[in-house]
Amino acid sequence: MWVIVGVACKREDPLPPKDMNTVVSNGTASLRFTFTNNGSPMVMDSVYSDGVGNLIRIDKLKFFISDIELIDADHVGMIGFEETYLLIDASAQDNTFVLGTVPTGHVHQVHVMIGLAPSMNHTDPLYAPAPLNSTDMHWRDDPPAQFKFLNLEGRVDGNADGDLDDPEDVRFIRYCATDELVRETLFHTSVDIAEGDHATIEVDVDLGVLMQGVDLRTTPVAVGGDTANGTLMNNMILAITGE
Ligand SMILES: [Ca+2]
Ligand SMILES: [Ca+2]
Repeated sequence: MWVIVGVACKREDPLPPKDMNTVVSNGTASLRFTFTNNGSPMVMDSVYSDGVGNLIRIDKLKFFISDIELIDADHVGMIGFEETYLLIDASAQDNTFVLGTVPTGHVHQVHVMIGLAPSMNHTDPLYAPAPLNSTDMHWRDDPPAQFKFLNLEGRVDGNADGDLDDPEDVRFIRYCATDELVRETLFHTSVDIAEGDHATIEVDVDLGVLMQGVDLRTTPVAVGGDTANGTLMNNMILAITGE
């Protein structure tokens, strides 16, 4: 696997000569998130399965991404976006986010934090920069204030009869929050940033992976740093992949 990745990302053009007069060249880049379910396009309000086969219908799936860093094939950081906060929303028409100016080169890996570092997690959303000012993603107002790193809501087949129309079919609400639940991941990509060009780094979020081992019928409601929410955050590390 490492050999294949290495070959796929092998630089074909010679490196520009390095001398005292070399001017740093730049392009721009975006991150574009798309949602899938076991590899197929995910459609909100469609019926899917949780990790143990219960039918579910998701109507809210949102999470924060922060501490973005682009890394080259030599595992050297090209640029970091320490003050960029993204709210990825599966209900949105589009989840493309312009990062800004980036140095030219080959992006081989992307590091992201899923959630927020403690230094931002206790910011008052009223005074926080967008999208942290989204009160929908704020868990508690009493000190210490905290954000929902991942918000997953919908309906689960509570009586296991294959539909979602019974009184026993309940709403599930998962607010993954608290400093302990922040996660980091590093995913592969293969994107060239050329001088003056704009490059889009594609990111996939797979619901099937997010649901691995998750039983929304047994534990429909979990808020904060609950173990069941820890499972979701751990799964998110694997659910987020590049191309
Ligand atoms: Ca049912
Ligand atoms: Ca029924």
